[in-house]
Amino acid sequence: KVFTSTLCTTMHTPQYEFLSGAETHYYESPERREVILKYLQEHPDSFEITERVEDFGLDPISKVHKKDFLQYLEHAYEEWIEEGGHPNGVLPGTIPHYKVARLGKQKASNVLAKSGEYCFDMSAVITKDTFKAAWNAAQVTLTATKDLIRVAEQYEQSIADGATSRENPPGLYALVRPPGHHAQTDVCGGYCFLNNVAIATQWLMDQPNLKGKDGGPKKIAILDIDFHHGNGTQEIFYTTSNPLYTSLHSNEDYPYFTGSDLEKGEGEGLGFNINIPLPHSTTDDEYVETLEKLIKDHVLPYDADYIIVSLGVDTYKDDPIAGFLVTSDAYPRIGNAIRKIGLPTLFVQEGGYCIEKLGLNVGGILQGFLA
Ligand code: SP5
Ligand code: ZN
Repeated sequence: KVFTSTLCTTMHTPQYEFLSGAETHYYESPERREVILKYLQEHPDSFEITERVEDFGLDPISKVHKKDFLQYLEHAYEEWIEEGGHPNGVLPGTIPHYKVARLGKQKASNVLAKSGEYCFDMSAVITKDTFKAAWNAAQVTLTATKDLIRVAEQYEQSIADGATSRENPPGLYALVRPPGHHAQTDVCGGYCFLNNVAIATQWLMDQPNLKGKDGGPKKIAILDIDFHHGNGTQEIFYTTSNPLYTSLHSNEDYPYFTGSDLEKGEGEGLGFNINIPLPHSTTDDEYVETLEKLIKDHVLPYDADYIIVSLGVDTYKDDPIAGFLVTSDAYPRIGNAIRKIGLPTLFVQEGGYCIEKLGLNVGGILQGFLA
């Protein structure tokens, strides 16, 4: 079952970004959703699509993101325009650098300062309706998450009834934009503003009536298969043992300063953050084998109740901003490897920018999960 909303196409449409110093079109475009949706609609036997969105309000969002950051996102554009900023949207001109002396002694007062304080790069343009778009993406993801609870209970019941086996886990997909995995508690970046996966994960753990096997909250394993390291999700859950965060990503690309395998978590979270950086020479077999090993060594032993996948297909060989050698043949294999975990799974859309193959590649993962 696929959860999406027309607002993911109509809202948040920056005209350009900067890549390697050049002004280019905004790669994280509304067209991305359109081509994925088109593929899913062309395969009605595999996918049932719903635009039903429940509003869970601010509460689950503010469990993950800081109030001042949310206030900033909501009002940044109007202040930006008042200050004479370009109508394309807010982009930082000055980003606080850890080497700058006496950093943090001076409070960010206006939008020009805040644009650097609350953003770590130049690929998260805040337009007039960006906050509403990110809010909508979070609500679509939460709507799918609520359904995950329901289908997981059905799955357990049909196993108890002997009607199915643990090899047939239910899967749901949130087709959303803007994406989320680069967004930290109070910093946006990398096309991401609100961390959809983190918000969904925290909401699941906060459900009082939802108990895990040990009587505590349900356990969640996050599998981040976007080409880029999910620095946001890592930061948000770095000091906690639930969820388990695992990521396969490039060892030589954006966001550059996070994603090392030495980042293992801290305090209670030590051992519950697993980064597997891979070289740009990574092929289908290498990618799938590494994923299978990650699942065997880390995901299965964790004994989670749910899997949440940060689904990026910028691992594709012709992705315009990435660099692996992975072909379209790999995606059904990736989906199948995730299915074999045997747990109820929520897929949430992250990156993937090769418009021509985006539908096929995302659809390939989802169909591989179903098959
Ligand atoms: C959600 C997501 O996929 N965000 C990625 C944002 C990346 N933005 C900066 C990309 C810089 C790419 N540099 C070109 C390297 C070509 N190999
Ligand atoms: Zn990415």
